[in-house]
Amino acid sequence: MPVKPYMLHPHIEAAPRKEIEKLQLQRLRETVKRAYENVPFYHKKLKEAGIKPEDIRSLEDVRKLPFTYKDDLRQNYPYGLLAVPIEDVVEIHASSGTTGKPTIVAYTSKDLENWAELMARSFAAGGVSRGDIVYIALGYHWFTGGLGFHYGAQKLGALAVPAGTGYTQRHVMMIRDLGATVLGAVPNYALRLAEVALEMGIDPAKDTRISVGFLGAEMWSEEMRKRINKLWDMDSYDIYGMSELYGPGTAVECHLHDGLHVWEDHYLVEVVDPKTGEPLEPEEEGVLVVTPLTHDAMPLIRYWTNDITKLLDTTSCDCGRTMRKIARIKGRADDMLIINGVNVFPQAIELVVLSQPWASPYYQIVVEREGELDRLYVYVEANRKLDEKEKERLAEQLKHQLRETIIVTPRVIIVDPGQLPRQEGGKAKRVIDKRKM
Ligand code: DLL
Repeated sequence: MPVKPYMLHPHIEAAPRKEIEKLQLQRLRETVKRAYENVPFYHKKLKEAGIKPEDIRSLEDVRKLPFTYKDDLRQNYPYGLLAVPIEDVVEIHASSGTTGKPTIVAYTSKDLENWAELMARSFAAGGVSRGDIVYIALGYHWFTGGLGFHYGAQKLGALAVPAGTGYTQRHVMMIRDLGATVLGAVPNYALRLAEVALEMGIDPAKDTRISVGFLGAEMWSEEMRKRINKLWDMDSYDIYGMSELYGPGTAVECHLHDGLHVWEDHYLVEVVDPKTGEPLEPEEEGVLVVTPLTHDAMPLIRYWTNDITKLLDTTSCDCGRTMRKIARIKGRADDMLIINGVNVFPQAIELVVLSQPWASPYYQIVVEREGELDRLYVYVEANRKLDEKEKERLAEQLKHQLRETIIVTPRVIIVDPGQLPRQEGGKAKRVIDKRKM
């Protein structure tokens, strides 16, 4: 299949770096000024840090500014961070967190236009255009996934199907019957939809027209992508975002699938050391910090996403875009498990587990405290029924492979097909840390 470097707005997406940076600086200065003048929280914070908006003279000066954390949003719940009167707000969303106060994010109509533009560009990077039927199997509620995808698809003139989650069998039927060509979902739901389709006697690869997927909202590895692509016979694009940054559409892969382009005319990104907050060099892994440059209702300064990634060491891509790329998100800093003093990211486990030909894409990680020691259990569902001896042999083999990668020795338990819990939409819950319960 010939691949084309689709761009919605080449004059922006492939603009010379100098132009992008000039625009970023102008917008950064405006953002800081608006926050300082209209949001008492930022006025106080900048004053305390001894910074005035005029002090921002170069892009590097962003480093003088204090970080904003999720907790700041909680403390200012619900409307404390607005830079506009509430009458100008036309939509809100909230975090899906289950404990404590939610975090509210707000949008003016200008924000919704920006968001639609970013999502439209993102879809276009995967070749989506008018004539496509975009099946949006993402929550349409407090979660930003559904509406973000919806606005972007419609902006392109494509048909947006507001499917939502749950009712999985019905989705399978509708995807087939409507002739949907693009799937929007969280990766674990793209898997589940395919599994249910096969149970219904519908082969998603052959019996549907889906050829492109836009998947995100949770950590997923390259091995997971391979599995999902094969099941659907589609090309999946990793899409990143968070409610505090409008929602999906902050960064997306191009057709080369080698890092995610950040829409830098709207976002200034840094990667910093999680402990010191000091900026890191390209290719060094740390926490992604984002300053939105066009947020109208709720400007944020140096937002600490807590997501672990790195800036790629290049500003040119064979697709022609000049917008900087970040690596796929490795996970959230608080997803990192510390097991007997060793740091383990679930993504590293997923990569090894899913490289096993006998393994289904369903696995679960459980951590327990046994006496003085932490114990890591990895449950993996086989993709066919195996006898006990075979299970033991394969579990032993996987245990050794995992130990080589993550340094910790897990206990591997192989279970029969269909034994591990499934989700009918929403973010996967694959890690159970009983030490925290
Ligand atoms: O998950 C927005 C979104 C919807 C993105 C649909 C992509 C597709 P939140 O619910 O606020 O917003 O969760 C944001 O999800 O900080 C990451 O930890 C994680 N995340 C989002 N995209 C990716 C991705 C939406 N592509 C949090 N890869 C973020 C890995 C992701 N993690």
